[in-house]
Amino acid sequence: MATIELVQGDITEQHVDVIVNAANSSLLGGGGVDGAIHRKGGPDILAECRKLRAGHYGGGLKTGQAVATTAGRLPARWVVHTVGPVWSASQDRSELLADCHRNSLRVTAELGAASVAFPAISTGIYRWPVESAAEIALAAVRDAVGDTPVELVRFVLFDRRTYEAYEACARS
Ligand code: AR6
Repeated sequence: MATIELVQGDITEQHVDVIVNAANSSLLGGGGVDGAIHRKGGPDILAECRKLRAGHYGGGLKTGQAVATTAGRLPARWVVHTVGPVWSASQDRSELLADCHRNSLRVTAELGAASVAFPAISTGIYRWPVESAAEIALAAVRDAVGDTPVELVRFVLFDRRTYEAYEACARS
């Protein structure tokens, strides 16, 4: 059975096989965790993203999908880029947020990787309320991880408030 754990910290420092990036559809970088991953991982990650854009992902990566690149200088081996939905008060986009987690796990399994770290996708610049995101993310991972050989899923929550929201959700 896979272990699902929560830590407060910086995802760029995680010694796991895969770290998930809360990217945008351009795959060409941005702010938040995306900015941190490209900054610390160096230019190899962006070079691979550009190749993806020149090939199969010419139209960009759709919301909820996931794709892998090298992790450059980061301690992880791969970065799996996924695009979270922007929060909408008028439209239920929960399945898209769940898709990010399911598809990132699937890509992790396809890489033959055993461990993966997730940030709190969509809860920053995309404004998804953190309690709701925690519920969707944890449920999606719990449901999907058993169908993969992935052994460790670590949620790496950057700030105390986000960590506590995920922790409260995991306990309930
Ligand atoms: N490690 C772990 N979590 C982090 C780190 C880090 N180093 N840095 C920030 N976070 P966000 P989104 C947290 O905004 O809402 C980018 O411009 C952050 O505190 O990174 O999915 C992309 O290119 C928050 O809890 O991602 C997209 O355009 C969480 O990561 C857009 O932002 C997610 O916040 C995606 O927005």
